Amino acid sequence: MQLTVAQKVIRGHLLRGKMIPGEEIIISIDQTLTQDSTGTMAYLEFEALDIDRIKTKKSVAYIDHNILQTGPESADDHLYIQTIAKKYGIFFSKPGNGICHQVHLERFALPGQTLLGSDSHTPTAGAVGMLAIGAGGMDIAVAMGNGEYHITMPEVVKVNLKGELHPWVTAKDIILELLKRLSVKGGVGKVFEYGGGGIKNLSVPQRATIANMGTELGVLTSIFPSDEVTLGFLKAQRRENDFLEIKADNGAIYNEEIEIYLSQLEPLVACPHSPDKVVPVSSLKGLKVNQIAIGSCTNSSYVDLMKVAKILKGKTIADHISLVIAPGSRQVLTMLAKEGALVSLIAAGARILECACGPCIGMGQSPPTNSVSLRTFNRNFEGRSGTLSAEVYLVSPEVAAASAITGYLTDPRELGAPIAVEGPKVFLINDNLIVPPTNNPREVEVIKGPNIKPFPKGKPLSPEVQGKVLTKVGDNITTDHIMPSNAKLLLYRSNIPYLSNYCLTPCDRDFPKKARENRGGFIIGGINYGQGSSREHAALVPLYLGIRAVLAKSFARIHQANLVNNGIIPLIFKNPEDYDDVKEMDELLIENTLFQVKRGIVKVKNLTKGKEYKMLLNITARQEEIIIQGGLLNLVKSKGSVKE
Ligand code: MIC
Ligand code: SF4
Repeated sequence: MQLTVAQKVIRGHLLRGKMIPGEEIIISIDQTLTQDSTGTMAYLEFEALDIDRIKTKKSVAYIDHNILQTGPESADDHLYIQTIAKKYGIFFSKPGNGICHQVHLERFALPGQTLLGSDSHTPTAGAVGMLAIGAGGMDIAVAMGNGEYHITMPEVVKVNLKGELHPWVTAKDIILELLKRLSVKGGVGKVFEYGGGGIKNLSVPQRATIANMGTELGVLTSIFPSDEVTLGFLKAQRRENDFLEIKADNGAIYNEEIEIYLSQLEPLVACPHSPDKVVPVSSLKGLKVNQIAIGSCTNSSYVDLMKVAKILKGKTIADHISLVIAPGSRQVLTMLAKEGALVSLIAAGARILECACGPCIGMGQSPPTNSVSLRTFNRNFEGRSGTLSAEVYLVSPEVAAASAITGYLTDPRELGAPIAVEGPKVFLINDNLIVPPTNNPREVEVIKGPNIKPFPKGKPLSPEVQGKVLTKVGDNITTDHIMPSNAKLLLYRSNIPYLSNYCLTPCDRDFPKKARENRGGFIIGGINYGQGSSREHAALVPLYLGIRAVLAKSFARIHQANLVNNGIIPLIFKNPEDYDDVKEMDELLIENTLFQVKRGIVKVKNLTKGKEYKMLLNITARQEEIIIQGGLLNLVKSKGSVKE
């Protein structure tokens, strides 16, 4: 049978189930990655599983999110992660080494293998033909424990890239074009597989930009074939032995096909406050910009930043512009320094930040009130920058650099002749910030700082669930709404009680108070509830506040899995009119929960209105079990081992 690239990797890792779209399958996981803002929780959960040593071929713990150490909390988390990594067999990438996705691509990603990461942009590694999936911390903990992951066999969409990009048009514009066409819910649960004649001109870092931001389409993952371009990249990383060719078979059948004529694209920009609000840069000519931020796991590669340096060389940024640049990794930063590009950037007026997520997750550099910030990142959700009133636009590094000079949103084609930057023949390789684990676990003491608090555990399904509707929110609510993250809150990622004071507050300031006063209840959501991050805090915090079910028009994939993993029932309105009918403070009741959960259709009584809503429970048989047991941890423990 002819297979696509994604299907080949799945087939090579299939442990149980049939490769029929919609069927639950279990695949083996070769590698895991965690970062610090989700990692502390993932490792607390791992500890709760009582496993001696990880079972994956390679697991890496990165420190890249919480690097602003304004008190001991984050440093304590780093120490906890470092000691646990050492003990259990996990490589530890120290702060300063770079953003997890960038470093993983450089040093660890392997064509044809599987990667599960506690960060939604884990699919970045799809740039080298790896099946790389983002998930919540509990799923990573279990995968480290048994090397397995459950997924619904995805449909595979072929994105056929034809022709060549014009000068100044970039990989960022390809993914922005897809977001414009399909929206942030356009790919939910699917795999986007890139192919066609146009990919041969896309380098691995360019492919990584596309695979990375594919997450904003809601996909399970994005993947490129592993070809000559991949081999060139791995050679330059001195990893040619890691190369494995993987191409789609001739005649492979895709569930859908999308064509993009690259020569028809122009520089694009995503407008506030969603990555799919995409328009041509030229249509917003003259928009005054206050801040420009270049970096993030989407656009902080060597070539990206060399281009920025070349554009800025000998120039000065506009008087009213603040320009910050965060290189994606220490490899990138060192090479910029060696090439002299750092001098051009500094001389032009750029503020060089640490190799980390930085402003992308609101870790500093929040823009001024009511300002316009231009960013090369992947998300521009409201408030994510740390400034609620800021308008954040997403662009390519070329647009960002051109705009830094003029101070206004600028189409880089106005700069004239294109600048050429070649990827290096050999990258500068220095892995001395990656600490290997020990072979003698007993010698390692796991150090847990005082801010690391126990996490809430789900309770087995009760026969009835009753409570009030605590809040009703609209469509496309992000995890940044449900559990905001910024410099003030990120240091509490291992302290759920503290974080609970902020749950859903961007939508409803009183939500935590109402939840406490009513001892829990229900949340009503619209379409694509929970899009964005993989942070399971967006489920753990509601669990802590007593939420037992969320009723929505639809859910984003990772968030739905996180709810289930914590024993919260994700119910989908069968009739969207019922969403209009239900109001805040209505009293809801679910009876016969066990029977109804098993049936997959759950009737929710609205006692206030004397009505009944038919809800769908769109989950797998295993997830049913998880709900019944009150969470994945309980299920795994009830079986006496992580082997299921
Ligand atoms: C993000 O980009 O939103 C984050 C911060 O990287 C998250 C992880 C987190 O919330 O810690 C993600 O994408 O999963
Ligand atoms: Fe970090 Fe931003 Fe990438 Fe998330 S999207 S991993 S915060 S750089």
